[in-house]
Amino acid sequence: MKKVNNSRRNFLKSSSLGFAGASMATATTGGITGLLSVTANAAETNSKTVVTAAHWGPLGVVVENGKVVKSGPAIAAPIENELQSVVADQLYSEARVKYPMVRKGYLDGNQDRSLRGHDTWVRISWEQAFDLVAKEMKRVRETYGASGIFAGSYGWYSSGALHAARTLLHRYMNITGGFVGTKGDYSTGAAQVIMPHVLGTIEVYEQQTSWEVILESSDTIVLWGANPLATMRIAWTSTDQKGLEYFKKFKETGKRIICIDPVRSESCEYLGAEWIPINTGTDVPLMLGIAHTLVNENKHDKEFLKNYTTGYDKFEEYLLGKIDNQPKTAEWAEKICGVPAQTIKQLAADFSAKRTMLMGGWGMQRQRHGEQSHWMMVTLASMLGQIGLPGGGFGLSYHYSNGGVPTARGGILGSITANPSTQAGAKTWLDDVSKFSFPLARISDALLNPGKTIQYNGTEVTYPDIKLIYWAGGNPFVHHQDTNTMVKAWQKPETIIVNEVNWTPTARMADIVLPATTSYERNDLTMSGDYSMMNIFPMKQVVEPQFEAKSDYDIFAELAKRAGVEEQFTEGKTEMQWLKGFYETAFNAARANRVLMPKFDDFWNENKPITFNPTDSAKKWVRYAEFREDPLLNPLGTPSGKIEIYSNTIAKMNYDDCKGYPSWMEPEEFAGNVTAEEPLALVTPHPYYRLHSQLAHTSLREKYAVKDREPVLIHKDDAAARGIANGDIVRVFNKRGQVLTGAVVTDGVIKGTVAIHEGAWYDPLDLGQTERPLCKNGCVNVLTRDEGTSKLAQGNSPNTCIVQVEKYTGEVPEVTVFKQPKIA
Ligand SMILES: Nc1nc2c(c(=O)[nH]1)N[C@H]1C(S)=C(S)[C@@H](COP(=O)(O)OP(=O)(O)OC[C@H]3O[C@@H](n4cnc5c(=O)[nH]c(N)nc54)[C@H](O)[C@@H]3O)O[C@H]1N2
Ligand SMILES: Nc1nc2c(c(=O)[nH]1)N[C@H]1C(S)=C(S)[C@@H](COP(=O)(O)OP(=O)(O)OC[C@H]3O[C@@H](n4cnc5c(=O)[nH]c(N)nc54)[C@H](O)[C@@H]3O)O[C@H]1N2
Ligand SMILES: [Mo]
Repeated sequence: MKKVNNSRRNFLKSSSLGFAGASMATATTGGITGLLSVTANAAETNSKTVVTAAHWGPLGVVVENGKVVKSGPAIAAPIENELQSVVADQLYSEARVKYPMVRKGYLDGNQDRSLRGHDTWVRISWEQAFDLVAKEMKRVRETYGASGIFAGSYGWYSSGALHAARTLLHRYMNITGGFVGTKGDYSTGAAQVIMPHVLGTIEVYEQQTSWEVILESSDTIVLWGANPLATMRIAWTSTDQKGLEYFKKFKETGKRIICIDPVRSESCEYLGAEWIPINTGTDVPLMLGIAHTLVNENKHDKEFLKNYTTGYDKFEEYLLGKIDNQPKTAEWAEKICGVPAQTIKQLAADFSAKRTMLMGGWGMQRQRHGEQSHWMMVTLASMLGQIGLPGGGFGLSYHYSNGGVPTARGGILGSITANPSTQAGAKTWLDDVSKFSFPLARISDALLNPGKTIQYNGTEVTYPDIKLIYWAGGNPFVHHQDTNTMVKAWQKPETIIVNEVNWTPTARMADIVLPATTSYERNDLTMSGDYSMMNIFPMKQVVEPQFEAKSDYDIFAELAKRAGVEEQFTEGKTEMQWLKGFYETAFNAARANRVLMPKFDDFWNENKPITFNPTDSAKKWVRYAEFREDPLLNPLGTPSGKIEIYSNTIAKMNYDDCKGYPSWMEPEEFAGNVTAEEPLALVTPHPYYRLHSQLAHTSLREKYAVKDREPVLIHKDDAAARGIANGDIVRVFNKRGQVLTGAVVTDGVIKGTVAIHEGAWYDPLDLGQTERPLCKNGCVNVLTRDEGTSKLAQGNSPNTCIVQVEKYTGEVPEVTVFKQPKIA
């Protein structure tokens, strides 16, 4: 999957950031705060503090008499991160899968696959479980080949260079004969396909202009559909926690911060920013309105457009209404996006007069025609002419994984790979995988329509006929759109196997569930800060595996053994040998960079993070500065070498839902297109107190749940019109489904729109008995649309959705998804 063009590229980048001739530096260890003092009376309580890490940062975990009693930051966080406090909850949760389990109907040979999700479970031994899975894998492989086995297995699992669930699954699948994989991800499904056409890079996972430069040179930062205070509590590896420190510093300078968002987000509140409420999915009209004003007032940067972009003239014809008789004026935009024309004109004046960094988030591209928002943002930034100048232009990753925190000089850990090195030279199965793989958000469509052909980025993709699904480290029954369609799609394969820590909705929908360890029950290593590569965190095993849980590594090693390829999987290495090898890679790279790291054994015994420091040139780095300096010597990777405001490549694809230039196309469902039955728009941001569905089962739930349901943010006027009071249980529904949520009545969401965060566990009341069962817990994807962003990217589009809300007067069912399922 992702994230971030790290390892090689960042390494090369950082090694080119001018430390030739620099003297040998020493990486520092330490930085542990607070928690260590808890160990003062260690001897009496048999207590110790173990350093580990998770997506949510470096952790100190206090263990007393073999049990975790407390956890917190191993390096002080600039803003409290409660996600770090629930290690014990994760380990000892009521929701854990304790033993290998098989669905009763499956075990009995009952062919009724609609029993999935409400059948009873039978405990089996690991020996039986391995036999069952190995035998079934062999059967499906022999009967249908690689195209019958889906192991796309999208998901965020846990941090770690070795225990990466999805990579381990792919490794096992690759050495046993291949599998059906997926293209893209949910995060930036639209942007990562359009941006290469426009800028020559995927852009969304690239290092940003340094925060040091922003602090010095930007007059204004615009959080354009971005909520870093929430989304930077985590990172793909582990957060270095520095991004939020910089946001905090920027706030302290007193400079201007603007939030353009349907929701007055946590960031908006914390940073004391100006909130410009906007209808979901209407950023393109707003940007067009600003662009039109710039042209009208002759404030667009014609020199920049001429030297660094191509196709602006064609776009301008559209902007001025020469193509469709509709000039995209501020007044026109106001009617669609809900931002007053006067504000739009003022933004045009302010952006062009002051050094402005447009920090674009990704929620605005997780919707129909999602390709257009970032394309239009790059176009607007081009018209403002500040791209490549210190503190100006646009940035698509300031809200994610600490983008903009200067890249450190040090070494980068090795990690487990999906293709074993022992395979070098041998036939790899990658060709087969790419032949069968499809854009991942089309999963339900693919399961329901084997053999169907769809358009994708100028190519055709034909769905394979999937007979078996193996998922490890993801939660599709929470993350994928239109759950009720997915329930049907999920009944097509003959067998579904899931490795899981908890009885998630996805585990409940499987036939065979293998209990996986948390990252606190095994040893690992991770980098931090996906762009800064600032730290190496030891991830030390904190406690023994609970119940009968095994690591994904051990599970797949055993399955590989049964397939006769154990040696290829393990390369004969133990857990600690792998980690030592990954560390050596970093050690050697650091040495080449003239940075001295401790020897592995010393590092491991010391139980402390390693910190690398950025070079001065990394601190001063400005994205696109080289291109600006000399666009001929440093062209972009686009066909023209310039920013493509008009793309011939895309125009030639002839798609009706993605033209050759950025444009506004009305989505099927949005605030401007509501119906009497579904009069409200819905937006589905990422949650502050979870990572998607992760940690939903911990005590953090008490901080946000309303009457034990997922909250829905509803504007006070919309609530009043429906007789809804703060704290009421309400039913949110549309033609696709219905969920129970708890009302949060507020003026912090734009009128006419409700917000439900993604990630609540799907908890159907009467699955199997009705077409659209009520989700008792409020999983928002029960309501969302399952349709590609366009033929170009086929990304997911949950933020294109309309609903109705009513006060719930029926008997309130108990939420049961965090307890053990029915066990025979
Ligand atoms: N409506 C709507 N839907 C969305 C989004 C949205 O904005 N709106 N956002 C989308 C985005 S961007 C994303 S990335 C997806 C996220 O979707 P996912 O990545 O699927 O979400 P997670 O909750 O992180 O799921 C990870 C699962 O891995 C399990 N796990 C953790 N560690 C391990 C391990 O070591 N081994 C195994 N076997 N399992 C482990 C956890 O228990 C959890 O169930 O959701 C998407 N869905
Ligand atoms: N705490 C926490 N952090 C996370 C995650 C998490 O689940 N929890 N998930 C991680 C992952 S996998 C990803 S991909 C990133 C997600 O990062 P993003 O995709 O940027 O996050 P979102 O919350 O979907 O959207 C950011 C903001 O955009 C707003 N928004 C939504 N639609 C629109 C729109 O049409 N126009 C405008 N102007 N604003 C809009 C939302 O209200 C929200 O405030 O975050 C990562 N960080
Ligand atoms: Mo994501």
